[in-house]
Amino acid sequence: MIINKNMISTKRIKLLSVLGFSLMFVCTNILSQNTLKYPYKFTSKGNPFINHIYTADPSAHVFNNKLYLYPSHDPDTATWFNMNDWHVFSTSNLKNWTDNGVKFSLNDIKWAKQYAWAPDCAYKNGKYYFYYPTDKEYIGVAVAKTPLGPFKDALQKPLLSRATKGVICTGDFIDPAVFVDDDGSAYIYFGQNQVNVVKLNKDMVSFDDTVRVVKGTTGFFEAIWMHKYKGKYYLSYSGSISGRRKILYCMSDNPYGPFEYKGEILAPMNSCTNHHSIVEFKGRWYLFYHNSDLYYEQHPDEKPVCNWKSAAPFRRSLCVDYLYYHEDGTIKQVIPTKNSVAALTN
Ligand code: FUB
Repeated sequence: MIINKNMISTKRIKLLSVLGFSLMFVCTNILSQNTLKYPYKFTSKGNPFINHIYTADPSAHVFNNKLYLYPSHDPDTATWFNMNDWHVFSTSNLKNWTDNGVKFSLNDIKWAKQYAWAPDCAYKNGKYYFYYPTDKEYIGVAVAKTPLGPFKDALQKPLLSRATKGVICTGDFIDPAVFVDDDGSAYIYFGQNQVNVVKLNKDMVSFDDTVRVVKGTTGFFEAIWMHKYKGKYYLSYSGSISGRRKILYCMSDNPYGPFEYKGEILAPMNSCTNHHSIVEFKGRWYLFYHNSDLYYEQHPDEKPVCNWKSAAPFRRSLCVDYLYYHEDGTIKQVIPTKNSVAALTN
């Protein structure tokens, strides 16, 4: 084909318009949150399914037939885990979502300075309890009348800290996960390097039980999640036996353990960290997790692999895929998809 001058300039104009539109797309997607009105409704178009802000560490719960997500919120321009607030997301069908906006933040906590990291939420006695870590040193609890908050700090001081009697934590004091058993007993799990657990009192904001360290969590690092299936307790977490961090799990007949290591649920992610939750919703089981796919789509110049020197590990996005069990109750490894899960019709 003969290429003349006019064709080159037409090509240039086309290229410039494509670049211009791409830039506009990135800017409107990520910067739009400053102008967004909450509650903000959006539709999942596959994984990652939240594209207007960066989100990580998804704790999913079903309350009154609706699914609620309590994730961390990675700031738009983050270059470290400098998170400040927590949004609450909700859905009835896993396709149409609402970002209900900031429902608790460091500004609402008198005693905390920084690091609004991975939270969790639990329901008891007509109230919703939001458990959150700060400063890599404390775990607090806030309370609300609805699953959407807004949450109010319940104690005006931490519920737990590294100095709490019985705690063993040689890493960051983070990642609370609360599990309410069928008999109403509530347990809070937390920590990095060691899995600590303590049974909460009925008020959900105090405990008389002794903090203990759970045995049998092979390769544990962080991001504890507890769920129950057919009478067995499943403790899943981010950890590794060799190589990079994956989501691993172990099982027990008792929420305190000892647990027996069972295997891998999810391979390492390009976000470097892994953090997940497992939930049953309207008859099917789901795995929520995060990766840095959205960041890498916006930065095609970077190689989409775990790289601590990039901003990618600090600008994460949530994904959801189906989770299946084998006949014997062990969990099948989840292969991450781009399609995500289907919209529910019931
Ligand atoms: O989001 C901050 C930290 O990264 C969480 O506490 C960890 O679980 C990891 O996902």
